[in-house]
Amino acid sequence: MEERLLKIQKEAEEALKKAKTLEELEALRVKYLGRKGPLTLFIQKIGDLPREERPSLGRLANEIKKDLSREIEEKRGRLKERQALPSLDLTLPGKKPPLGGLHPITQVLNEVTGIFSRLGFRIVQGPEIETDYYNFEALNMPPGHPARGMLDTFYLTKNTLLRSHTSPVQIHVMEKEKPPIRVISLGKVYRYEAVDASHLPMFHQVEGFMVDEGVNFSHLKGVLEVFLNELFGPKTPIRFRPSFFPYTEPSAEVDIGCLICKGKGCSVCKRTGWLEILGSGMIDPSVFKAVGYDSEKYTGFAFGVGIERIAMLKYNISDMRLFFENDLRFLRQF
Ligand code: 2U9
Repeated sequence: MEERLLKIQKEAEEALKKAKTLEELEALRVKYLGRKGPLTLFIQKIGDLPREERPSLGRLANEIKKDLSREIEEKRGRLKERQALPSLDLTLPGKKPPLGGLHPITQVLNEVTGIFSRLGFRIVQGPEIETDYYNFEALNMPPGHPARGMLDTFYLTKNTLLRSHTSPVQIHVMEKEKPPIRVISLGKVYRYEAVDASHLPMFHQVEGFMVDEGVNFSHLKGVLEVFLNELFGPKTPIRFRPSFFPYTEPSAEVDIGCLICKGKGCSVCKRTGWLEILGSGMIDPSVFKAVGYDSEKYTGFAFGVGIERIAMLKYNISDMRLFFENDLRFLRQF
């Protein structure tokens, strides 16, 4: 008899688990706990059982009835709660959040510094506010030097200024460390310019330098050739033109074959077939003197490149101002 009762309980609980709606649940309640349900009938007929079994079986039947009715009420509560929720269609397509991206200047900066990292250069940054000494004097441009006028500097006080190139970073590095050194400096630089399609009062520079015993111009050529071939593709035509910078001697500007007309001559390369891409040279001994290096023992090369100019050539953009207008229609293209 006891087994029969437990079997009814098990069957009812299995059915209860499967019930998905309030209607199914009510049908279950009627089936198992209603007037004609197996438990009610069992209790009604308990008098037919042997006297000694009646109390325990009666208690069991009542307990099962009580438990089942509690479980049914709990499930009713949960089903009602679920019905009250707003309907949710899980098959609807999701909403795509707009994805941000790196600014084109950041992308070019990353690419350029990535190439030099692979060549063994360490990336160093420095302050954007500098003193006259680090921006000019230590770089072989004493007061009254004509090259100071060329740079058109933003002075903050008589002695402090917004750096006009990232070269002061290299001076700080050399003051702290002894050769061998291979360092890339990068960041924003500031010049007092009339704004037009190719001039802004702020732009980004990457400069590199290497100092050791026996460093010569062929090392400079090798490093820059690898850099330009990585950046603009293998077999990019490259030429070195003699030039002048106060902090390098000898100095050279570096051109690549025009990317637009492939050297035939067009308006971008002003019919020359060449595009000026960077400046470079062997570090002037007077710079070594300023940082206390023995220029008889050590030699070094240095170079500088404007990131906006590279980005303009790489992406064929004719106006530098576009980079800083934050027009999403422009920026989303990169
Ligand atoms: C030290 C010594 C020498 C860095 C150099 C250039 C030539 C150069 C320009 C490229 C485009 C600046 O952004 S730009 O306008 N740079 O032509 N830069 S050599 O020479 C150094 C730097 C640091 C201590």
